[in-house]
Amino acid sequence: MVDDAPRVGIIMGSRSDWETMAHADSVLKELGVRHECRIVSAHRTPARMNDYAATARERGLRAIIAGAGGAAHLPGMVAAQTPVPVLGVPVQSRALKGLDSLLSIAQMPGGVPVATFAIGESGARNAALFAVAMLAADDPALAERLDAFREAQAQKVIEDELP
Ligand code: RP5
Repeated sequence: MVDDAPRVGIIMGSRSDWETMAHADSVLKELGVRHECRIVSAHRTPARMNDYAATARERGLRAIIAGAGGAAHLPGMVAAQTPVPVLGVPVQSRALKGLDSLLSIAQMPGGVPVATFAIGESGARNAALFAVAMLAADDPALAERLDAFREAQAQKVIEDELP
């Protein structure tokens, strides 16, 4: 593993998920976390998914943020094949507005955990912030950046004025 290896993987079932998952990418960029973004489909590219999961730990990934919509099997099937923590983001589907995605990701059988976040943009942002919090536990510089991010967020609310 090389020193500049990504620490977080952001994967998604389709190009159409990018609009949502780009929010996770933005958060990791803002907080200076090395990461990679890939399209990995449980249904359309199962071999790529298996390979991604099987090699995640040896490549140095410390968390995998997996977004999918509809029959959202990607987070669970990746979690089944790696000990690296998987953070699932339900992407809003056209037919059922993401409730299908949410339930597909949340209802894992005992023994194969997937941390499940909110549907859509909030879920993508929070999954990234959660990954940052995990990494910050043994990275003091990152912990400082996360503290500053939280402080700036609070300050913005404090300074907000109603019309
Ligand atoms: C899932 O099917 C993807 O995660 C995406 O949310 C959904 C629809 O995919 P497309 O038909 O837009 O490629 O696998």
